[in-house]
Order: sequence, then structure tokens, then C-alpha cells
Amino acid sequence: EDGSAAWLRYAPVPAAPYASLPSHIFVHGDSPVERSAGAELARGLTAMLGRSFDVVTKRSEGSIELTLASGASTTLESYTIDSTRRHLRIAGNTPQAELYGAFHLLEEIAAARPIPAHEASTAAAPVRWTNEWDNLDGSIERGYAGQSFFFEKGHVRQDLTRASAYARLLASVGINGCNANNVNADLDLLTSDHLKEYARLADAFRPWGVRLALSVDLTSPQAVGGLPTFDPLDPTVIAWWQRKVDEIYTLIPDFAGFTVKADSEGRKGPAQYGRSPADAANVLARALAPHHGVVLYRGFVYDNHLDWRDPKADRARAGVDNFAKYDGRFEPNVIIQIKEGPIDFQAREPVNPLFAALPHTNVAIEVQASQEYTGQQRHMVWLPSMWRWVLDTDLRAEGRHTPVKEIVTGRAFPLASGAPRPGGFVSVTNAGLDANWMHHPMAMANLYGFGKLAWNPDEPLDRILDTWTRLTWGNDPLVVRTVNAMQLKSWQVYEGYTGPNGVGTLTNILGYHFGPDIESAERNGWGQWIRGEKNGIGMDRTAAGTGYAQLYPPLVAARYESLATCPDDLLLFFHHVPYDHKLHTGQTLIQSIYDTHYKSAREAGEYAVAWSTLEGRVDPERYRQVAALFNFQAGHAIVWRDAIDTWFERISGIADDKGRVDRHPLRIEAESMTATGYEPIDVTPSETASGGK
Ligand code: BDP
Repeated sequence: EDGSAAWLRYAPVPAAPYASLPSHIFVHGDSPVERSAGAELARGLTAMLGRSFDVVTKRSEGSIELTLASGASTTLESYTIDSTRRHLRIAGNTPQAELYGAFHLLEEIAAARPIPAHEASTAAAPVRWTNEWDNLDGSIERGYAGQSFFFEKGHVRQDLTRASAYARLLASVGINGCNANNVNADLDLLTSDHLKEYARLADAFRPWGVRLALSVDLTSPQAVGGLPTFDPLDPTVIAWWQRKVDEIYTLIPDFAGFTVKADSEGRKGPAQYGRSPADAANVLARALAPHHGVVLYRGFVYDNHLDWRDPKADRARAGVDNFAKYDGRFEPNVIIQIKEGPIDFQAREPVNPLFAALPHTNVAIEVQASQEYTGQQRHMVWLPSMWRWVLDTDLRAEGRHTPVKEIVTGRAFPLASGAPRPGGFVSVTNAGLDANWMHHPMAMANLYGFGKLAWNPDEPLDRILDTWTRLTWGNDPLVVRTVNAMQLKSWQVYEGYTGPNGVGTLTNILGYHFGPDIESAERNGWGQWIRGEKNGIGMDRTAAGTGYAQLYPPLVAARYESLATCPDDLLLFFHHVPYDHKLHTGQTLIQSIYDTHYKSAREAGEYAVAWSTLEGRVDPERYRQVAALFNFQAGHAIVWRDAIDTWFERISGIADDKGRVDRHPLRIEAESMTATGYEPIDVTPSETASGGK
């Protein structure tokens, strides 16, 4: 097994409990999505239950029936499953919902669970999208699993088999939109020739109910249209966007909409003309509205030329500073797409305060299944643990219970009509041509978990994980127990041997974002500063510092502002403290850093040991793949541990009370080896090499 089947392996399960399941499948509708649903049921049930299931053309008593539900009361996708001894009925309020019901039935059987007598399920929000950062040349920004399966050499690929297989995977967990290209969009993306090619991509997605979206660069009226300006309020620019959008819809009638990155990290935007994000978003939105398209305007707007000598400068403030003043000024089909934290997908950040600052605006949360700062699919890190923590965080907006999940599903701040605001969930995923999509077989659990949380942010984490494990690795109890246990703790383990106490991930910041490289965060314009010096470490974001803590609603602001109540795991995000600062646990910060790094690196090393007990219980190909990755992670966790601990010991001048740091009797240092033709040299920054050499 090469992993290409992901969680849709349909491996045989004991068939006896399902003996009464009818073998005829009757599908009432004949839309492409409904046909996919019928065919998927036949395929999955036949493979799992070892007898043949067929899609039939006549309805009979004693069949599996797929049908549109009449009188559905919600605009969100919603399905029911009802079964009696001889009949099973899946009813959806849309063809997509029928498909989701079919996938759910298949999943329950694959996990060897009983068929529900009655079950009803409704999506939490309309936007459940992935963003893929694919470039037209076939490369993928922050992609860790090979080249693009959408594009090559400046064009959409001829063979889109993988693209449609990917849409099937997305649909199986309820994802209904896929933005196929990099938020740093190619400037010639919207030429008429290219648009015809994207239509083929949309065709590949359509049978799975996945709608195509595109990231657009706001200079397109100039870059593609040849206009002298891209000022969003210029009438010729407005007209250009309208014509372009109309052209897209003649080719792709179900086009989902645009994602926009502007005025950020070198992308141009409305600021150049003194216009606001609302001005720019609304022009696109008005062009899309007649076609029911949406604009996902990203809240990730910040200045990457900050002055690190300015104690008030703070990148974390940028979202609120740039957007809060425009609350309520966006068209109804604009959604502000907000990264979960205020910096950039670090192993731990506080929740982005922007979620609480836009009560009159639609919002969606952006998370990153692509593990940019969290081990790049060479480390196992199960991110739904982090996302659940974010979604459950109660921001106490207006002094009320307003957890992030209630905000992004539009329920915390409903529309004037009382209906939830349209919003939702976006995952930057960056799947690639590697046979198993994400490189690390365990990383697929992140995409799976994203889909599940986007459908229902309240589904228990252990159930999400347990289902994924069973579908991916089989129902052998030892396998299930072992995989579940290591995935469940993997986020905290990773956090534990990398960036401690909310300081940031401490990876290389200026380039590839992998491996320890502490000082690259400091003394540059990018604003991921940790402010580590001999007397202390951490960003002072209190009222006396950058004031960032005060951007939260008062109850949350007060909690972060005070050292007495700021949680240990976010301490250095909010406060600059001495190394011997006492944590709430009673330990000093510095000793906690040493201990946590030793403990977590040891736990990371134990994955390989636990995995070795499963040899022979999972297929050899994937067994070997995971074993190799776990061995790498075990070693790299030690590299991390030693780089971080050595740096902290050196800068703080406070030794580890257990005397471990920099004493590794079993380790052979590169600089103490002799090799013909090589000589040791000093390395900058020193923590990236053993002993600075
Ligand atoms: C950062 C990535 C960069 C992206 C940017 C973004 O390093 O490649 O372009 O986020 O989200 O995390 O726009």
C-alpha cells in the first residue's frame, strides 16, 4: 500500500453484523454528485463486505436508497440516515449532502461500528475549503509532499486524475471548496487562455461537489488588463473586474469565488491608493454577487519592515489595527479569512484577537494542515488538538460566551435577521504529487481532522482520531490504541522540544522555517521577535509594552495582562521576564525549559519504539515509511533539544540543575571528527551547529 487510498482504503471488515444490508443501491437523482454517491457506496461496500453491491435503476423495497430530502429548513448541507432491517435511506437536502451521508455510512462500517438506526447531521458553516498554495509552474509554496497535481510548466496539467481523486478525498470529509493556487498569486493568472484551463480543473472537482476558487492578485487589472491603474475605486478597474468575473462564470458556472492577499509581504494592494481593504474587497464582491460567489479577503496584512528597536512595534497587532475600523463596511458576500493566531502558524500562539473585533463582518478561520512551522511532515504533529484549543477559546466579546467556533460559524454575531453570518473554515493544505498526498502517512490525519472539525467543531477529538486511525491502519486493537495514543499527545510533544512557553516556534524564520535557529527571529523587520537577552526573554505585549494584550475584550485582556493570571504556555508571548521567573507550577522558567525539552525529546523518541511493536500488523510498505520518519524525528528532536537548551544556558548563565545540557557522552560532535579534506569552521548562528562549529 502506497498510502494513495488515504482513509478510503475500504479494507475488509467482519461482514456478519452487516449481513442484512441490502445489496441494491437506488439513487433517485441523476446529478453528477448523486451518481458519485451511488458509485462510491457500491465500491466501498463491495470491497469491505466481500459481496457485491450494485447501483440499480428501479426502486424496490429492500434497498439502499439515496434521495433528496424535501422541505429542508436550512441552507447548510444536512443529511439523515435511517435504517430498518431491510431498508436503508440516506436523505440529503442537496446532492452534496447525500454524498456526505453516503461517506458517513461507509466510514461507520469501515470502523466496524453498527449502522445507525437514525442519524442526522448538519454542516456547521457554509465555507469548508482548502487553500492550496500551488503555482502555475508546478511548484508549491510551503508544500512538503512534492509538486502540484493541478499545474505544470505554466498550465493546468493535461492529466487531472489526481486532482479529481483529491476532490473525492475532500468530499469524504465534507470539504466543499478548494482554492487551487497560491495566495501569492501568479500575476498572469487571469488571462483568458488560463481561465479556459481552470474550467477543466473545475470539471474534475464537480462530481465530488467541490467548487473551485482562485487566489487573485489585486494588480490584475493592470498586469492582465493593461490598465494604467488598479485603484479599486477607479471606474475602469471596477468594470474590468466585472467583465473578468462574468467571463469566469461563463466557463465555470459554479465557481466559488476569490481569495485575496493584499498589502502584505510584498503583495500590492489598495493601500497604494489610500484605499481600504473594504474598498478592494467590495469591488470584487459586487462583481461576484450576481453569480453567488464570495470573496475571502485575508486578514493577514502586516508590515514586514518593522523597526525592531521600537519597543512599541508589534506584528501581532496588525490584524486588529488594519481591519477593526472597517467592521460592518464589507459587502454581505465578503468573508475575512483570519489566521488562527496573530503571528503565523507557530506551535503555540494565543488566539487571534481579530475574531472578536469584527462583530458586524463575516469571518472564517484559516489553519494550516501543511506543517510549515510544525515539522514539515517530517515530524508527526496532530494539529486538530491545537485547532480544538483555538476553536474552544472563549474570547468573551461583549462580556458573553463567544468561543471562536461560535464566531466563525456566524452564531456569536448573527445577521440582523437572526440567521448565522456566513463564514467557516479554511485549511492551507498543500497536498502534492507524493503518492500518499502529504508525505508523512500520519500527516493525513490533519487533513481528515480539519474536514471533521469544519463540519462539526464539537465532534470529540478522540472520536475523530479513532475513526481516522481505523480507516487508515485497520481495526486491530493494538494498532488503534498505539496510533491514537501517540497522535493525541504529538502536538504537546512537538511544542515541548521546540519553542517553549509561547515564545514562538524558534525555527529558522528567514527562509525555510525548519529546524532550530533561534536568533534568526531577532533584529530584523519580520516581527517574530522573542527579545531574548541576558536578563530575560519574551515580548512585553502588556499596556506598558506594545499594548497588544489590550486588543482582546476586557476579560481576556485582563487575564493576559497580569503575570498572576497569564497561563504558563503563553507567558513569553505576553511578558518579558527574567529566566528565573517562577511559573504557576512553582518551577523557574529556565528549569522548566530544560526539563520540558528533555522530557519531550524522549517522548518523540518513543514513537519509533511503539511503532516497532506494530510490525506485521500493518502493511510493510507503510510500516517502513513511518518507521523511517519516526527515526528521523527521534534524532531531530534531540537536535532541537540541544540547540534550544544550549542557547538558553548560554544566554541566561543559569545551568540546568540536572547538569545535562551540552554533556552528551554518546554523541559524536562533528567538529571532533577528522575527515580528509574537511576542517571545522565557526557557524552563525551558533545554535544551528554543535558547539558552534
Ligand atoms: C507564511 C508563509 C508564506 C505565506 C504567508 C501567507 O511563510 O509562504 O505566503 O504565510 O500566509 O506563513 O501569506
